[in-house]
Amino acid sequence: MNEKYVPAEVETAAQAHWNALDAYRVTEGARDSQGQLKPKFYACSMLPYPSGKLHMGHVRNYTINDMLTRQLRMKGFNVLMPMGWDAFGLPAENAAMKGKTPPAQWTYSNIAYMKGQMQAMGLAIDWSREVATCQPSYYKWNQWLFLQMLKAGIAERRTQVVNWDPVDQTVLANEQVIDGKGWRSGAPVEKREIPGYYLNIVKYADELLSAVANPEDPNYLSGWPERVRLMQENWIGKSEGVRFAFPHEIKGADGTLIQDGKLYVFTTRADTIMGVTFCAVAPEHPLATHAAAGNAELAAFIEECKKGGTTEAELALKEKEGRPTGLFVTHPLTGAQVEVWVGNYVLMSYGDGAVMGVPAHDERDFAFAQKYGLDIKQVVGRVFPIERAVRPDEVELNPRGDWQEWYGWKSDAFMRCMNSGVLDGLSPSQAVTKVAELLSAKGLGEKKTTWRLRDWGISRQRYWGTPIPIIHCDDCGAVPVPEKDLPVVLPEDLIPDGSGNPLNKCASFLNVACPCCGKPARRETDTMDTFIDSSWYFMRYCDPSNDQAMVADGAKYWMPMDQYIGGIEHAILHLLYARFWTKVMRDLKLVEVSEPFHKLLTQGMVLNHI
Ligand code: ANZ
Ligand code: ZN
Repeated sequence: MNEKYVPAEVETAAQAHWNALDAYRVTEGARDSQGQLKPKFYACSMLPYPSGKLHMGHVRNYTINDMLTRQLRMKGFNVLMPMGWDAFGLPAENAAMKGKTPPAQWTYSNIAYMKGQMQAMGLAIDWSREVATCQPSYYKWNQWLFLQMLKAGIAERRTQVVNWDPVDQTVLANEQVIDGKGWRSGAPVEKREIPGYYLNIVKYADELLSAVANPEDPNYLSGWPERVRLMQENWIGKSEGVRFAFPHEIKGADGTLIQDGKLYVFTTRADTIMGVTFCAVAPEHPLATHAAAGNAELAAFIEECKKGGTTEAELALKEKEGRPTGLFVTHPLTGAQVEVWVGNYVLMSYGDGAVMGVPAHDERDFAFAQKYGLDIKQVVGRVFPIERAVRPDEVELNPRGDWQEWYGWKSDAFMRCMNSGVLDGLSPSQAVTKVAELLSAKGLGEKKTTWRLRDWGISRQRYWGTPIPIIHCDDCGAVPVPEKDLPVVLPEDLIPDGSGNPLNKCASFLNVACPCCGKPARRETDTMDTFIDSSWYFMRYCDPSNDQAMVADGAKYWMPMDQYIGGIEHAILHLLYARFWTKVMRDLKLVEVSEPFHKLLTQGMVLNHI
């Protein structure tokens, strides 16, 4: 034996030996030397983006996977450790623009380089199952499942708001918008509405939530880190409340009542309905648009709100601002006239894009009312939990003082309605039920569950992704590509130049006969969000070369995955989308499992300390 460990000698020799034996290739249903079925174990790392070179984060991830695989093999398990490439996406387009080479070339050469690095590490990978998501044999099944979802009503076409760069004449991804300006042109970005495809993930919200929030659920993910379950729970964001309308007589330019004369709001605090002193609508709300038509100052304010970010996180940091519309709606229980404001803290994409303003009991409304001198009317008071008696020094809130936490309490033990007519003396939850009854008797509202989770918009106005299999015909509209014509192959030789999606200029891709009427038609040029690629690649590893089916017996044998390993940065979106996609595949009878990942290990991020 050598005194010194010389990796180049020892490891090269060992790896050559393993390769000769094809030591890491696994087959379904493998048996031990006694002829007994070995227990299966599927251990997988999140697939890398082929960015150029491996980094230490990759090395750490795959080392954990490798040790687990080797140890379980020694214990007699049939262990699958596969590897693949998350090969579509924006960085390849940016690199292509810089280097004036097609993204495909850059991507494939990075894959070759990184694969060489992984092989030099001697990882126990079954390379016969390698998958690159930019291969037509892979993304064909993205397209096929999309068509099944269209048929099942899980996918549908709707309009979506995108970031538009008026100088580069292109749609920008969120990360290409820096301080409200296009990353290349520096021009202020505009919001535009264009059609796109959505997957109805909200339909699965209850099931997605239950497996992370309810330990009684047979699919409960007890093998996941607590904090990842919690992050998913918060992201799904179930909120139970009341949705109801303030009736009004406001007519639009065409003479008809706007939204049928009903301003709908969603509230979790219907018990405070008697404390409403204003309503606030989002800047994009139809009443805001209507009021702005004759009011230049309001129009300017609305424009200002639309700039900047509109995500919940960005809105939370903004100073609460608003403007009156001069429009009034009717309180559904008291009949009082309530003024409608436009508020920059109201999200168009949540609930109904409008809120009832209860400044006495909502912190944002409190700040808003103080700023603009609106009434603050207290309608719940604090009581002693034991004597159930009102404590005089605390029942009165101070509308001119600072916000106190108890103003917002919804505790049945500590709070009772007051100044609220028929609701007086009720606890908050009793009052919510009573208010829902009163509103429902008038046909103006009912209890409702609202989700923070949004449907998944999958259309990207980008080149380097899975083509959405749709054909646009002047006569027949948006026609799905017939299954027999799949895959719709992405041309691999285009070079983006910054002036939008190069597919829009590629005649050989664009021009096609309509599958319905045969007339000349045009292919959809949007491609799919790359989160789709990573939503099921781990199932494709199980049946990597099946060209008759998306997945088959391999997935029946290996799934669910026993151990998934990856970065915490994927704790929300990737894992949620993969869970959703798996449930859709289950409902389409493609797989038997409801949850893809039995156990999850999220390693920390490896940072570069300077
Ligand atoms: C009146 C009220 C009074 C509210 C009160 C709270 C406290 P979660 O729990 O997140 O679902 N809301 C509803 N739609 C909104 C929108 N589009 N943009 C911004 N805020 C919106 O929060 C529900 C609460 O968020 C709702 O209950 C509503 O304010 C507000 F003392 O209604 B509440
Ligand atoms: Zn047609």
